[in-house]
Amino acid sequence: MERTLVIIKPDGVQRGLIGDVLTRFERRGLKIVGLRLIKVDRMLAERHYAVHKGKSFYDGLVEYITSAPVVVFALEGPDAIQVTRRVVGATKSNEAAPGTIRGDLALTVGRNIIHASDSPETAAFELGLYFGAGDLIEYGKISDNWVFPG
Ligand code: IDP
Ligand code: MG
Repeated sequence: MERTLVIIKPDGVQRGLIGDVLTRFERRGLKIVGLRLIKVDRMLAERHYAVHKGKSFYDGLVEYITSAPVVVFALEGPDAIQVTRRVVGATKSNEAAPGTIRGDLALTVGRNIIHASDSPETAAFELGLYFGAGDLIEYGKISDNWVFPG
């Protein structure tokens, strides 16, 4: 089992896509174990995107992610990190495959709707940024045995 961190970015919230995005992960079988609507402040944005500091798009990225509320959630499931990235689609929305979130709902890299952790290390770091120790909930769902038996 893995856990990963997802953010519906300001454009996703403003465009009324929260439900559509959440539904895709729910239907895939991933379990939502944490969920919040928040406004990302500059300090949090800079910690989250520290790996991109110095890149040409960094200032615009911090501006974008802090511009309006976002929905952050944690997903749990087998291979959750890679599965989630594949549901999200390629970073450049214009190259993202149809059927992915970005491939269906976004057009440009600068407004690409959604963030998802890209490795186990990033997932642990980012879950810690957005959720406190007791915030993620361990629970069983009636569907668990039908989605990942054994
Ligand atoms: P990812 O979100 O698919 O993991 P990263 O390369 O980690 O993509 O970049 C983080 C975010 O920075 C992207 O989702 C996008 O919002 C923004 N970004 C990346 N490259 C560009 C660019 O060339 N122009 C504008 N924004 C960019
Ligand atoms: Mg990334």
